[in-house]
Amino acid sequence: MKLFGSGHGACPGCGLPIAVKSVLEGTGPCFVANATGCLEIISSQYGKSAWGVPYIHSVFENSAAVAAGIEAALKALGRKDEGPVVVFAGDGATADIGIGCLSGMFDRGHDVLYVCLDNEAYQNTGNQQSGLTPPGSNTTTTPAGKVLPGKVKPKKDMVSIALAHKARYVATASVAFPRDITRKAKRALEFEGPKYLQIHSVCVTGWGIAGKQAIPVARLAVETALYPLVEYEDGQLVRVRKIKDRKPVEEYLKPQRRFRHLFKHPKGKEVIAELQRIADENAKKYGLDE
Ligand SMILES: Cc1ncc(C[n+]2csc(CCOP(=O)(O)OP(=O)(O)O)c2C)c(N)n1
Ligand SMILES: [Mg+2]
Repeated sequence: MKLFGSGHGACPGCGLPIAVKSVLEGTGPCFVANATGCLEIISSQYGKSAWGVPYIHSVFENSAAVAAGIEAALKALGRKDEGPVVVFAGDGATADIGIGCLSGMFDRGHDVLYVCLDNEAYQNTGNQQSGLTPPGSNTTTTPAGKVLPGKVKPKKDMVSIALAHKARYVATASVAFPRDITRKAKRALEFEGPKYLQIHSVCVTGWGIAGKQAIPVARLAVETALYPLVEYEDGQLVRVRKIKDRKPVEEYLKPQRRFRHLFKHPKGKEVIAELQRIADENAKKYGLDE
């Protein structure tokens, strides 16, 4: 039986099944806790579950607490060897409503791999902004209008937040590079204690792209340095994905409907310049340019 197989109802081009399959390829059989969100909706319909591993759907905010409970129970029962405990949770579940439970899980030192599926908004409920929505993005709660050019605030730095909790392994990945996701999931499990993996996961409806553009657009996020792929072990930066001929951020923004207004809005130029500044800063901070 596949660990995550057919039978799910994701949109063609959705990044979530790619992310989940790639993680499970690295972890092997495991215990999964999944926060409410798109992944749960597409994979756990009654009679059509796509999961070939023990799976618990938690509520929106408490997947880290549920996973902590599973891990504590396995320890108490002497069943730790039956497999690792893995959380899958959206960016809203992780960076906003579930951040308290996640902080507690990190703090108590549970042996859990927490995977944030970052599609950069509350996509299950129709593209509302989350703490991980990037600046300039048009969402239903940050609509681009006469005054504001989409979201104004920056993307929350969850990598730094995880590092500040002394999570043992902290990394980012992208659905454009599935083998890298698998390697990172496997590597994460070599560390006992809390681990955080954040995967940039394209959403065709929320971002306003066709299915066939999904992977090229996801790749551009990495190639512009807007989504740097980095890896920390016990607080030390150990690896980054280098970029050859870094592309300007416009190349990533242009194909997506959520950023379309930036090319017409009076404040659009300013936002694009700010996004380019963020990309340049990422490239400098992590030494991304080859
Ligand atoms: C306490 C609570 N508030 C709101 C909701 C409605 N709700 C369900 S899923 C969701 C958005 C999920 O966003 P995210 O975590 O980013 O996952 P995605 O669907 O984008 O993968 C919301 C707002 C809920 N289920 N529970
Ligand atoms: Mg989301």
